[in-house]
Amino acid sequence: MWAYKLDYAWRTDRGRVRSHNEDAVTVHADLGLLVVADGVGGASAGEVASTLAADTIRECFRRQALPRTDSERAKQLAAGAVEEANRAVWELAQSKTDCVGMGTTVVLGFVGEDWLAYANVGDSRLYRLRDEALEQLSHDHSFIQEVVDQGFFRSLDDARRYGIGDNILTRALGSSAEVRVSCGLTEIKTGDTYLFCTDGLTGMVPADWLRQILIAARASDLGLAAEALVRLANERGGTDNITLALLRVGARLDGEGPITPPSAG
Ligand SMILES: [Mn+2]
Repeated sequence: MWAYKLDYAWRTDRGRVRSHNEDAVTVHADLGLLVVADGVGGASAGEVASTLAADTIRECFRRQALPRTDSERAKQLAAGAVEEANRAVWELAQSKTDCVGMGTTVVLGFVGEDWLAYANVGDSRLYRLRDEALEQLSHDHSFIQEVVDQGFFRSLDDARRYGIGDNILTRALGSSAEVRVSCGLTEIKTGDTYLFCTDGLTGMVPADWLRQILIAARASDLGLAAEALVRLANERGGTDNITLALLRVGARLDGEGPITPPSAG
């Protein structure tokens, strides 16, 4: 089914300041699915939104015959699952008074034979560590990213120096009946580590530190790496909920021979 040995780990933490954890994470090794979401809304509506999004996406993948070899179809499925999650959050926000105005970001990954399809809305991110380089694969839907994309600033750091904050989203699930989803595909390779996370991690821990921890973690247990990242975000302030999921690509399972075809269903 998968050409590589895959390891998964995930953590979610309230952080040191917030009274609730409005993030959600769902990881299903049997599906090859990882989802991280960061909800916003009054009372407990943020939690409702992020959990509903993660559950809707999981169910969407559960009820399909999953494409393990057709990466283009997988990418469409990933985008479709996010659109379905948007409708679910939007409809609940319309119909339940406690849920008015709720929304959530989401980033998801779906592993096929030797590739990863991913999709996101908002500023929850996907990074890939390959060799010594950490690269952000997802594209943030935030005001600060937009001013950089439009050429007003050379980098997010430049925009921050000018006083532009990180916290204004330009897209989220639940704010309208339709949403535009960013999605992509990458081949996976032995030694890669993929990090899906909310801004409670990336807002506290600089990317180069993430890179160094993920490099150091190659030789150790993936759960310990997940814990180290949460601990570091808390030590650096923990001002937001911290959520992450890790996927590590191990040895190729098929040697030089043909890949075992996936079983039916
Ligand atoms: Mn957050």
